[in-house]
Amino acid sequence: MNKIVSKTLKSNLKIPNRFEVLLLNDDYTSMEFVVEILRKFFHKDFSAAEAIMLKIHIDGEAVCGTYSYDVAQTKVSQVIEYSRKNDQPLMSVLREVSL
Ligand code: TYC
Repeated sequence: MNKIVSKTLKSNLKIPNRFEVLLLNDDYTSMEFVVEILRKFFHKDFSAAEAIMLKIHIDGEAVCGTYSYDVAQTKVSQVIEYSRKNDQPLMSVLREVSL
């Protein structure tokens, strides 16, 4: 009985796992480059991008968007690859949203 109940709950109540993509502060990446990243990969308008960039600069990190695992991981890879191609040390990580 317990097995049936837990099996039914598992298959019917799929908890959606969502992942936040964060950008981290560093001393070398230019502010302009971070704004460009936020516009290019996170589809922020200029003032939203500028506000997020400044939050990262002050707090050390900020959430740039929340996605499924696959999309979040792709964003992290795109940010890191584009940054290295442009000689910037900018780092991006993902974090599971705690329910
Ligand atoms: N701290 C950087 C500077 O002063 C700017 C910066 C902001 C870097 C956000 C990374 O994710 C970052 N040039």
